[in-house]
Amino acid sequence: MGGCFRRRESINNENQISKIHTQTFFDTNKLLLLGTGESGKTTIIKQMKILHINGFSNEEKLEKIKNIKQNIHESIYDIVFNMNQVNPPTKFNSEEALKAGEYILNIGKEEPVEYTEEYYDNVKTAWADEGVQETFRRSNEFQLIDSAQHFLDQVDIIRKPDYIPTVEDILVCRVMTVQISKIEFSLPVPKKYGGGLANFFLYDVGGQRGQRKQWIKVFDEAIQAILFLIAASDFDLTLREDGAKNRLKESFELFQNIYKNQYLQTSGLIVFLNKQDILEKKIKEGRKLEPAFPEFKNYEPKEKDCNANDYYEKAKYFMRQKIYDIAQKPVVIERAVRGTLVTEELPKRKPYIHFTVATNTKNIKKVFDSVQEIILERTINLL
Ligand SMILES: Nc1nc2c(ncn2[C@@H]2O[C@H](COP(=O)(O)OP(=O)(O)OP(=O)(O)O)[C@@H](O)[C@H]2O)c(=O)[nH]1
Ligand SMILES: [Mg+2]
Repeated sequence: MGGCFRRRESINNENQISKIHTQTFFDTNKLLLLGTGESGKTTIIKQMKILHINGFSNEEKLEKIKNIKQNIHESIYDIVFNMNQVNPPTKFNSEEALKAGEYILNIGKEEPVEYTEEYYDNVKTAWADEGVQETFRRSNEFQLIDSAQHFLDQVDIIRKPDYIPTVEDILVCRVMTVQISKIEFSLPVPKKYGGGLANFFLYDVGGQRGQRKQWIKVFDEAIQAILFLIAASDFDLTLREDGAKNRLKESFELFQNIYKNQYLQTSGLIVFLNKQDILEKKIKEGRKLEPAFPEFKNYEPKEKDCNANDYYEKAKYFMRQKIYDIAQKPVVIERAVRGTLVTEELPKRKPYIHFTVATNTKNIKKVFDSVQEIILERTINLL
């Protein structure tokens, strides 16, 4: 796959090697995670912590219990609340489950003051009900966090006083980002690039519409690369912020804005078409792209390795093509040159695109190894 970074054949000059060595050691590569809400940005931060920092201490794991319990309440509340909202509505299958549902609704959207045994019993009863399960299967019709099933299936483990979250629990736990944060890590530079260490700053921002106003604070020309996350499974969901807007369409539009952004013209573009596991599962369950993307019907993948009879594969390549198409559109900017405004067409940049599962550490390790290579090559080429 081609890319937006210039390639270099080899490094054969001694001086250059030592320059690279010093420079990569001292320089910090700034990387920016961007994407819509719930696309998986913070999950990538967690993976970097696992892979390149020190993982999660026992204390940090224990600190997550609060968020995990909040995930349980948010999930069960949203499912039960929406039984009357979906069209056609769903019904509880037993009197007992109906009572458990009422108990949960009475607590309200905010978490209970105390997570009692009675609370957990009611959550279990409601979650086991076939009507609740049916509503869960239709959760693309309303807003539900991705961690719902993972935690609702484990109420009996989480309710125990000695519960310690697993790494998987931490990766799956959903907390919306509202502030810009940054992690720092160093990676060894392969010998072929001069050895030493490369420092990385990885910035995480909130992706919901209301949060994007803050992004400008981290946009500058020193951004080495943008890791843009798109949740591929979003094709049949609407935004939390705007129930009339398709989430995947919002993602493509946001990518287009970033692609055109004047402050980011020198940044490399790496796109993660994320949540491939959920995309695959949804397609196996018979969900279709056509209602939101009618053009998918006539889409024919150009790639020889794509089996066009496989709906999931076709969907993956279709989404990738959408991104390439955006990057094919010319970006024209206006610049003042000696007092006169001139228009200028900027060089095209081809994004690097990966199909990812951000919650899978092995997958992200593999993807990030190649991302790192791209970034290092770029650093060297810019010297
Ligand atoms: N199954 C699955 N879940 C994922 C994947 N990537 C992220 N998630 C889950 O999706 C939810 C949202 O992920 P976050 O990392 O919080 O999303 P974000 O982009 O940081 O969202 P904001 O902070 O609102 O901008 C979390 O519950 C994650 O565990 C994936 O590839 N597969
Ligand atoms: Mg986040």
